Amino acid sequence: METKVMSARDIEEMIKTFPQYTHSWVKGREIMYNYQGIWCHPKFLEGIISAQHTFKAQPSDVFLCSHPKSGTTWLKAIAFAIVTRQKFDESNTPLLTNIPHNCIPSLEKNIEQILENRHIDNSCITPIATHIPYNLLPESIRASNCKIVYIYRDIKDVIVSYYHFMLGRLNVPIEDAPFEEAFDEFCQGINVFGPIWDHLSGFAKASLERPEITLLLKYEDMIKDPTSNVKRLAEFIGYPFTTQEEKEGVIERIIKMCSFENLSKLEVNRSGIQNGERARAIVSENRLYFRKGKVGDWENHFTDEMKEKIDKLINEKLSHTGLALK
Ligand code: PAP
Repeated sequence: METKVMSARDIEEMIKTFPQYTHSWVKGREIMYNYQGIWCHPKFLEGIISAQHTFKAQPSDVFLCSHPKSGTTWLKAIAFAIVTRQKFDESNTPLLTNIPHNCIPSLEKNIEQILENRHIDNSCITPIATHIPYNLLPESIRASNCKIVYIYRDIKDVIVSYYHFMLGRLNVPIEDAPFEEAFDEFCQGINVFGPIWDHLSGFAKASLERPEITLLLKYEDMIKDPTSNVKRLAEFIGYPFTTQEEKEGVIERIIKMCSFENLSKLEVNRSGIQNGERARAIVSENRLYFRKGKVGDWENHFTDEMKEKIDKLINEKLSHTGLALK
């Protein structure tokens, strides 16, 4: 990969030369570009390319990775609560007044802020989140022994979540946006950070090759058994709970604090927007990150044919990963 540092202007100009697409079902309101096999908004692409050129992983870094709509917000909240638990509890945590996206920076959205913070305080070890697929992560991350946590989710629920999020963000009334079209495009791999098959395959492969530094978490498992998954996560990222903490119910308190029921009713998550959203010209109101938080909403959207089609695709594209996705 090219290593020369590019200016923001160079990157912007380069992106305009990439293949373009716009979802028909959002009435052409937003262009995505294809870069190294993924579809993305230009603003995020600027961040990805910039991160690829400038970001240097440090040994203590932890990366929270996900395909959009797979549980990112939840994972960020839990990871933040785990690593800051000596400092904060449910009475004073910044999660009470900030969407989790403001508590854990995103590599592609906040690259400038991340680099700036490192410049000021090199020991800063907050986890960093990203939607960048494994193969496109900055070389220094892939070459490091940094811990990577990857959350994934039933693809059918990802599609439904993505559909509603896009409609909300672009103000498209649901009756004007046929779900079938959204479904078909997603199956063709055309969605933000898609194709999802490549995303899942990349991290599944990394976890097979380097299990000691790659943890896969499944959204549905976390819903079913949050305690053991939160424990696993804490151990994996180097913040294990002590026996005393377990006895005192710290894990349960973190789970409750980060639950959909709790976070979704906070004022900041009902009416706020993320830091820096306006400047990026991609405004997603915080409430859009908290829709239902349930497993299986796809059943309210999919026909039998859609289910058959997606299951077939999952088989074709992902059976080699060993991930339980159906
Ligand atoms: P992002 O990748 O754009 O940040 P992400 O957080 O991965 O989005 O996905 C949002 C989904 O997580 C929503 O799912 P839904 O559309 O099916 O409802 C959202 O409701 C769900 N979600 C957000 N917070 C939580 C939480 N605390 N617990 C469980 N699910 C959550």
